[in-house]
Amino acid sequence: MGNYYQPEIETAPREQIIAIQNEKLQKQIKHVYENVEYYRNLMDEKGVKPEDIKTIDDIKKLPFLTKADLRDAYPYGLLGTDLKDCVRIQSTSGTTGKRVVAFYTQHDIDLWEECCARAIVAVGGTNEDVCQVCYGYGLFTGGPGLNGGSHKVGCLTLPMSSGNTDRQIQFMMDLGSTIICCTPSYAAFIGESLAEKGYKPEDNKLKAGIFGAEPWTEEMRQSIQKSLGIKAYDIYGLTETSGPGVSFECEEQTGMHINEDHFYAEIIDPDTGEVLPEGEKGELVFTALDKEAFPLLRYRTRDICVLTRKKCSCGRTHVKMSKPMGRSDDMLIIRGVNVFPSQIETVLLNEGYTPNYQIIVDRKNNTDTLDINIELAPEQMSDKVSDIEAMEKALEGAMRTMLGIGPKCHLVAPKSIVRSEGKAVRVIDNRKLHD
Ligand code: DLL
Repeated sequence: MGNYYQPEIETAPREQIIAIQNEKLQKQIKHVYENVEYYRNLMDEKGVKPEDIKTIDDIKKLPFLTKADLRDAYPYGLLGTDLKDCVRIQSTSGTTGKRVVAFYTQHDIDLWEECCARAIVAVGGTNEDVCQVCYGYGLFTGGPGLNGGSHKVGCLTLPMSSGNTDRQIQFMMDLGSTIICCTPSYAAFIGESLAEKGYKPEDNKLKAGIFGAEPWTEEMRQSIQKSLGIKAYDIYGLTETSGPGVSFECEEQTGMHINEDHFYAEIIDPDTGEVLPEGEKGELVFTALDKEAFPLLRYRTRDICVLTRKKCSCGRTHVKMSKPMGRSDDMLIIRGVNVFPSQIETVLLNEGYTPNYQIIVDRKNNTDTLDINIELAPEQMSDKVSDIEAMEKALEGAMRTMLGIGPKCHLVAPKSIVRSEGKAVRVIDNRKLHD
């Protein structure tokens, strides 16, 4: 018998899952059509009515939703319920114009936490575990999501949030944490810090880690497993679909089971929007089947991956997604924060700089680094190093306000950034994030 939180759903036969999806989809379409004017307009434009959607296969008839729609409809335009019925908002890790604000009713919170509870039980979590949650708490969904899941499982929950690594290690050792939840890069950093303090992997009581919110490789998994002496599991999600827990890895560690009773997944060709057959690589699209307050239908995640229904040894029957293999837009995830190059360009132009810049992302000692080279206009040149340094500092401050993370800015001489003959190469990502 495997580790399940809700075996009757997680191991349900295919026909039963499809029956659940059919029923929920019909209800959800009605709910959205009646309550979300923005999406009703999209459906009307496409000439689709709720009664045209009878089974999950009919989902293809529905229009897609994109991040641009979320921006258009910001903040309340996609609300499916009265505000008085909402109890929480969460938001994406990026900031400013690109921020996504998601709303939750109590039902939505319960559903989300249930998904996270499934993820914790899948890695062997029980009410005897001490679960250290070091994802960020606050607007970011990582901390609140795993915190809620951990409560549902009955673990002793340590709501640490991220950062303050000395304190993380002290609590981990003193309270005997057995499960750790954080970004994979922070897990790697904690592993290094433990070694620096003279701890060996067997000195801690950790058995499993639940890591996500950013891309990470199999090599990184092996290295974290070694440094912390644990099994490292992947977890996926996005603010738009509640947060972490849309899918999670089981003991097989070969991809993440999607909670198909709550989220219907499709893979599409990002250029044509055509639905691709199982096993083909493309953009992941989610329909939330029973979310009330923020009920996105056919939402394009921009994450590129593959789905498989191959039988899993854990007994779960829910479809598995591969690790995301890239994005169909230009979003970067740097230290767990979503960053768009356009945000950087906006700051440069606002601050009176040229749009000739290059963004260099790297990973040093398991931590992402962000460097931005910016060309000065001839009249901005100065012989005084202190002038240039002051300008760089001011720019770094403006970037930090916009992005939520601090880059290193380097002002360089006019015409020193290589011009491209085709599309400008704005981003150089030296991290080897995808297998
Ligand atoms: O990162 C939610 C989350 C929190 C997931 C904690 C897992 C753990 P956002 O800030 O909205 O939400 O960013 C969502 O992050 O579209 C992916 O591109 C990326 N992402 C999330 N999980 C993974 C993962 C949270 N396991 C965006 N592997 C998504 C690779 C991931 N990328």
